[in-house]
Amino acid sequence: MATALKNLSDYASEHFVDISEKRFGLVVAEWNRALTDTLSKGAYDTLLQHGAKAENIYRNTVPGSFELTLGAQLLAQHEEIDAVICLGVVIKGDTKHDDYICHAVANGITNVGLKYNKPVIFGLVTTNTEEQAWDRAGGKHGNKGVEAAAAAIHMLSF
Ligand code: DLZ
Repeated sequence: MATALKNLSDYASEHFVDISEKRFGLVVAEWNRALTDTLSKGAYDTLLQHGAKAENIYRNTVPGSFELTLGAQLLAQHEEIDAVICLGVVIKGDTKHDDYICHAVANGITNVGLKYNKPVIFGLVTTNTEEQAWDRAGGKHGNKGVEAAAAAIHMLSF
């Protein structure tokens, strides 16, 4: 399992470009909000740490992860937004909702990125249990929000 080998908060940054003039959209799902707030903080702090200005980070919430795609599109359509970071937590339950949501978001945000030709990052934690989600929201496997922000900067450096 990838996260058994890699901490989500570890990344290489030596090739990152200057992001001081870049504008970022953050779209954060409110389902499992305690967890997504932690992802959001991880992403926000990582952008600031690499030189983004607070006024250039536009944070919006959506009800649940299913709505991340439309949220991403509403931000990505603005020419001045350089990259969008989608953050959510989907935890497996008694039904197959997690499958439907995760596939829809993966396909949806891929399409938004291709449509607007800009990075739209998949920062979705998808786990079997809440404990596993916390492990990836600042716990023993790092923070998926940090990884997502680093992925956005990496793609802007492409
Ligand atoms: C309905 C639902 C369920 C059961 N579980 C989650 C979840 O684990 N994580 C998440 O982000 N959202 C969940 N949702 C809400 C859906 O994403 C969506 O907001 C609603 O179905 C309304 O379209």
